[in-house]
Amino acid sequence: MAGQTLVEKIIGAHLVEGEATPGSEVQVRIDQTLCQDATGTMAFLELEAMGVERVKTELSVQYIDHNTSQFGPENQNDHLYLQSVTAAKGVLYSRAGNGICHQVHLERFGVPGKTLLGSDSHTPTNGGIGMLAIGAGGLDVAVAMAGGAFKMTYPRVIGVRLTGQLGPWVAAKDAILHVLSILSTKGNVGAAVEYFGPGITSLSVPERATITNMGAELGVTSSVFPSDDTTRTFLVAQDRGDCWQPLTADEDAVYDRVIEVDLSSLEPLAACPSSPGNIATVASLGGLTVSQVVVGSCTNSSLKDLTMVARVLEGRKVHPDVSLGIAPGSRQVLEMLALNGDLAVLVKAGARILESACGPCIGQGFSPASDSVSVRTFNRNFLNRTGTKNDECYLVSPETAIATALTGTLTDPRGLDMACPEWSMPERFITDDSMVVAPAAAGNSIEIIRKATIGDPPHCTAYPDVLDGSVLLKVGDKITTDHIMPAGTYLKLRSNIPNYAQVVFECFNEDGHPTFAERAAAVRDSGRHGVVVAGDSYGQGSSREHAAICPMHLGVRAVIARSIERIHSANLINFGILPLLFAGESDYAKIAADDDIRIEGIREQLRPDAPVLASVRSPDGQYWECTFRHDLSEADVEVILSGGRLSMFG
Ligand code: MIC
Ligand code: SF4
Repeated sequence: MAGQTLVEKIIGAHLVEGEATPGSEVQVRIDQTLCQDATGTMAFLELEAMGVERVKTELSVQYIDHNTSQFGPENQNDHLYLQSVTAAKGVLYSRAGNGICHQVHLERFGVPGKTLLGSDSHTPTNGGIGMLAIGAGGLDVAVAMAGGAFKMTYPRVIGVRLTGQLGPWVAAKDAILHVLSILSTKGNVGAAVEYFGPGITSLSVPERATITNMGAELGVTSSVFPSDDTTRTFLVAQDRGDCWQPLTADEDAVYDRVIEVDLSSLEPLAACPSSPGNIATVASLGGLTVSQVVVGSCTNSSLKDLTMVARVLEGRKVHPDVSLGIAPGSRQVLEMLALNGDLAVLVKAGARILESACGPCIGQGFSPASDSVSVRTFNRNFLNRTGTKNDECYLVSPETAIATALTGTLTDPRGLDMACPEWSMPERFITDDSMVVAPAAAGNSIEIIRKATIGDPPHCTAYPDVLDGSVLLKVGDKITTDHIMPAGTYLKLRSNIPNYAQVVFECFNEDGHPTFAERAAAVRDSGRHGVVVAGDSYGQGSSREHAAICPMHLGVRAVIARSIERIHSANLINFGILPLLFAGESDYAKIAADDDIRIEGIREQLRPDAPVLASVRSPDGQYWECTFRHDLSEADVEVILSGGRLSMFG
C-alpha cells in the first residue's frame, strides 16, 4: 500500500463515515471549533435553536475580533450576547482586545494532529502547526459544537515541495503569492494543499501560518505543514510543549499533483487590484505612488512580522505622504512589542497603532482616499473591501509594505539601504490568558443577554415541488461573498437578518432603480422564487453564511452557476437554496436577467448524478428547455427539501 500524506493521516484518524477516496463524501470528527463575532452570533443563535445545552467538543472558543469599532450599540450588544451564551454553553470567550482569532488560536490553543472547524475562511492558518483546520459556515460549526461530524469531500492532496530558503527581504507572503500565481483563485475546490520537502525547516511557525492562511484564497479545503522540531520550539515557547507530537507524510506518500517551489529563487511579489490571484513582481510595479500602508490581519501580524517592521523603522520616519497603520495580531504580540521597546520605535517613526483586531481588513475604518493606492499585508483585496469605492489595494509582505511606507512608492525592499534584519523566536512568549473567559460550570443557570438588535435565528420553509423562478440577477465569474453581502459599515447588522438583507448585492444596485432587495422581496411576495445566475467560482472568499441566509430571507431559492466555491455551496444547502450548475456553456450565455425559469417535479428530479430539466422563458417570449446538473448527495437533497438544516432539528 502506498504511503499516506499528512492530510490523509489526520482525516483517517478522525473518519466517522465514508470512504477515503478523493471526491467521495466523508464525515469527520471535529476536536476543536472557533467562531469569531461576525459569524458567531448566528452560529450561537442556531446552536440555541437546535436545543443544545452544552457543547461536546474537546475545546470551543469564541473570539471577538471583527466587530470592535462600536459605532452604535450593535457591536457591544453582540459581545454581551456572545459572552453570556458561551458561558452557558461551555465555550471559552476571548474578549475584544485579545486579538484576531487565527493568531490567538495558533498561539494559545491549536494542537498538531487535531481537527479544527472555524466559522471563518482563514481557519486553515492553524495548519501552520500541523492541524487539519477548515473554514465553514456558522451552522456547520454549530453542528460540530453539538458533537456532530463535519461532512466534507475527501480531498485530493496537492503537494508543494519546498526547497532552498527565502533570500533576504523575501518573505513567506511572497511564497504563498507565488503559489497563488500557479494555482490561481479558481478551480481548486475539493483539494487540500500539503507542504513538504527540505525547504520546510527554514520556515518558522509564523511564516508557515502566513502560507496556510492564504490557502483560503486558493479556494482549497485546508493547507497543512508537518509538525516538526520548529513546531515544538514554538509550542514550548508558548508554554504548550506538552501538546506537541511529530507529524509528517510518509516518504512514499502519493500526491494528486506536486508543485516544486525553490524558495531561494523567489522575489518580492504583490497581489494587484482586485484579486489575491492577480500577481506581479514588486519590481515590475515600482514607482507607484502610495498614500496608505497597513500592516496587520491574520496573515501578517505576528511578533516576527512586527519586529521586522520595527527594525526597518528604527531611526527612520514614515514618508510624509503615507499614512501607516499597524494592527498587532494579538494582545500577546502587542504586549511583547510594548515591553521590548519596539512599540515606541513604531510610534516614533510615525506609525498609527491600531487595535489588535481585524480592523481595516474587514472595512472597519482606515478606508483609503478616493483614487489612491493602499498597500496592505492582508489576504484579500476584493474590490471595495477597504470601504472605498473602486479602491486600488495591493497585497504584499510586511517587508515590502514597510519599504513602501518609507519611500512613498511601491518599493522592492531589496533596494533598501540596510541589511535585512534577522529574527529569532523568543525563548518564551508572554502567555497571559486572562482575557479568555472560562465558561460557567455545567448546570449553572446563566441569563443570556439578548438586546433589541439581536434578531431571531434564520427561518426557512420546505422546498417547493415546482420552482417558479425569476432571474433577479446575472453576474460573471469570481463573485465573492463581499459582493453578495458587503461587510464594512454593515458588519454590525450581522445578528439581524431582516436588516442585513436590505444590502444583499448592494454593489450591483443602480441609482434610481429598485434595489436587489426590493426586487427580490417583490418576487417573493408574489408567491414566486428568486434565482441568481453566475459564472465560475461563485461565492469565493468569506465563510459568511449570511451570503446564503439573507438571499434566502428575500426568497431566493436557487443559484445557477458555472461553479460554486466549497464553503458557499455548503451554506446554500444549509439554508435551503438549491445550488445548480450549468451543464453546457451556451445556457449560461443565453439566460439573462428577468428570464423566468421553471423546474417541475423537484423532488423527483433531484437524484444524485441525475440532470435537472428546466424551461426558460425570456421577457420577449422566447422559450427553450435547458439542462442543469448538480453535485448534491442524497443527504444534501434531504436538507434542501426539508427547508435547510436547522429545520431538521426539533
Ligand atoms: C473575511 O476575511 O472576509 C472574514 C470577515 O473574516 C470572513 C468571515 C465573515 O464574513 O465574518 C471569512 O473570511 O470567513
Ligand atoms: Fe479578520 Fe481579515 Fe483575517 Fe478575515 S481575513 S479573519 S477579516 S483579519
